[in-house]
Amino acid sequence: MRMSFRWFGSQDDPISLPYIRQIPGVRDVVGALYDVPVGEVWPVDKIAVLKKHVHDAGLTLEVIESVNVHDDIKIGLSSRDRYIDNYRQTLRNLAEADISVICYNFMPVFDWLRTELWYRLPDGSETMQYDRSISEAITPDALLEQYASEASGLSLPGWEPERLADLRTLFAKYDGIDAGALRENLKYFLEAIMPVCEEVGITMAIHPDDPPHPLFGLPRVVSNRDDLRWIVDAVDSQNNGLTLCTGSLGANPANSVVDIIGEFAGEGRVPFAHIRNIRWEGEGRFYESAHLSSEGSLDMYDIVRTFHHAGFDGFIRPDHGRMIWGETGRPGYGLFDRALGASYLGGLWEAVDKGASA
Ligand SMILES: [Mn+2]
Repeated sequence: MRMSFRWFGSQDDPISLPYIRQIPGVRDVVGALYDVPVGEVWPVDKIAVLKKHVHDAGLTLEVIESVNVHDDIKIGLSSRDRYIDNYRQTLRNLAEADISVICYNFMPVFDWLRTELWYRLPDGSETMQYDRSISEAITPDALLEQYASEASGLSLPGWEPERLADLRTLFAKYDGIDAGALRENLKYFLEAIMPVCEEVGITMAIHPDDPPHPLFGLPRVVSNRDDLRWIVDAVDSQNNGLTLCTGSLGANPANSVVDIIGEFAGEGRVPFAHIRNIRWEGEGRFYESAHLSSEGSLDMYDIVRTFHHAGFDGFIRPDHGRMIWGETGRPGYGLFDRALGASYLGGLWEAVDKGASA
C-alpha cells in the first residue's frame, strides 16, 4: 500500500508540498494539470514541470486525478474520435513521465455533488453534506451559483466554470442518452484507449458516481457492484481498473463496500483507493465525517482489512476531510483533517499487517 495525498498545484492549492511531505507515511502526491481544457492534449513540458515540483519536494508523482473525459465522448457524438485521439496522446505523454495510474470518471455534466459545502457538526468542524430532497428541488444553475459564492474563491474539481458556462446547451446534448447508451459510450472509450494503456503501462481507474444515483435526469452507470462488474468485464484488461472510493459507494447503504472491495481488489482490478467515511443521516442524506469508524457509518477497520487480505498493493489516499482548527480553503481539501485521515489509515494498515503475520 502506498499512502498518497491529493494536491491541486502551486497556483491553486493553499497547501504547499513541503507541508504534505511532513505528513507521516505520505510519499506520493496525486496531481493533475488544471489549466488544460477538457479534451485537449496535456503537453509534455507542463507534465514535466509538475513532476519536477513534486520531486523537488521529496515526493513522487505516479497517480493523476483526473484526466477528465470530454462530454462528447460520454454522449457518443461523432466528434468523440478526435477527443479520444487527444486522450491517447495524453496517456503517452503521461507515461513518459512514469505515470502509472489515471483516475477518471464518466459522470455526465457534473462530477461529485453536495447540497451543503459548510455543514456544521456539533464539534464545531465544518464538512460537506448531501440531501437528495434538496438536490431534487434545486436547479443546476442555482447550485453552480451557490458553489461559486461559497468556495472561498478556489475552483472546485469537476465544477470548472468554463466547462459549465453553458449548462443548457450541455444538458440538451444529453437528450436521449439513457443508462444503456452511456454504458456503450464508456465501452467504446475504453476499447479505444486500452491498447495504448497496455503499451505504455498505464492503468485506468474509474471513479464511482458521487453520490451514486442519477441527478437532474442524467443517467449514471458507476454506482454499485453490478455497474462495476459490467465495466470490468466489458473490457477485460488488467489496465481497465477502478478507483475504489468508499465514501461514494458507501453513500448508498445498499452497497456493501467491503464485499465490493473483496471482489474487485481480489481480482487485482483496484490500483487506487479513496478511503473516507460518511455518516448516514436518514433516507438520501449523509455528511462526510472524520475518517474514524466511530465517527461515521462505515467500518474502516473492516475496509482496510479487506484491502489487505486481497493483497492490495496500489495507492490509497484519505479522500475528503472536514475543515478543522480554523483552517480555511477548498471544501473537503484542507490539510489537517486529511492528514489525520492518512495517519489513521496508516495505523489501521500497520495493525492489520502485523496481525496477519503474527
Ligand atoms: Mn473519491
